[in-house]
Amino acid sequence: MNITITAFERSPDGGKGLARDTRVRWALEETGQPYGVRLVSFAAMKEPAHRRLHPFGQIPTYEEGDLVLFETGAIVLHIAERHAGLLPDDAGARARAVMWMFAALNTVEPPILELQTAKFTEGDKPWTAERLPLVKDRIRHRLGELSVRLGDAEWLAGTFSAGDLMMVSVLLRSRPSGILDEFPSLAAYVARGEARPAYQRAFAAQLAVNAGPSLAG
Ligand code: GTB
Repeated sequence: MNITITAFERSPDGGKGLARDTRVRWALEETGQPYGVRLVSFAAMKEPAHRRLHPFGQIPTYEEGDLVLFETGAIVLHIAERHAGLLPDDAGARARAVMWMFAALNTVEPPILELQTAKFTEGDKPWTAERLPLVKDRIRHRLGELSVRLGDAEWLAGTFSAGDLMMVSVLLRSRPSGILDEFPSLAAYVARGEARPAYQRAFAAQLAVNAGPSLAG
């Protein structure tokens, strides 16, 4: 069955791989699934045709025959359940890998996203200068806890899994602020993820679309 995902026609990050189609591309590459990409503009994302796929008018989406999915957690889990390579066979180990996917999306990503909002959406507000340090400290708190749990391990739960794919993808968004590098073990963990051939293919594919000066500043 042919797989088609959607991605930004032009990502504001100029190809740093931070838009969420990269994590879906990575999952497809890890599991060896060929896929096509339909690029959409910001305006097209809000049109009825795209909203039929994604009620919130966002990317990425995932189409496979009659199946249409949105939300990267659901998409990556679907790919991981259908194809070998991202979830262990043992039921307990599988549950732990899924747990780390949820931890990445529900516990680690929110404070990182809050910083994006504070900087880019609310950056001109008079209270931003006071708020930013608090938001950054909330990220530090969470990354500190994660680095304690990771310890000296290579991956979060045994062998590389969809949990690591999601956690590395989320942590990458804390790198531009400099906060990721305050946690050398997490920075090394992210580097191990980035070194995987499947990640490199996913990154190169999005870069081919988005290369150029950043629009995000
Ligand atoms: N929870 C959803 C998921 O995981 O799929 C979130 C999807 C989402 O936020 N999509 C963003 C989007 O479509 C793109 S990835 N935004 C357009 C809109 O809402 O109108 C977020 C993103 C955007 C830009 C950068 N960047 O430039 O660095 C990084 C990440």
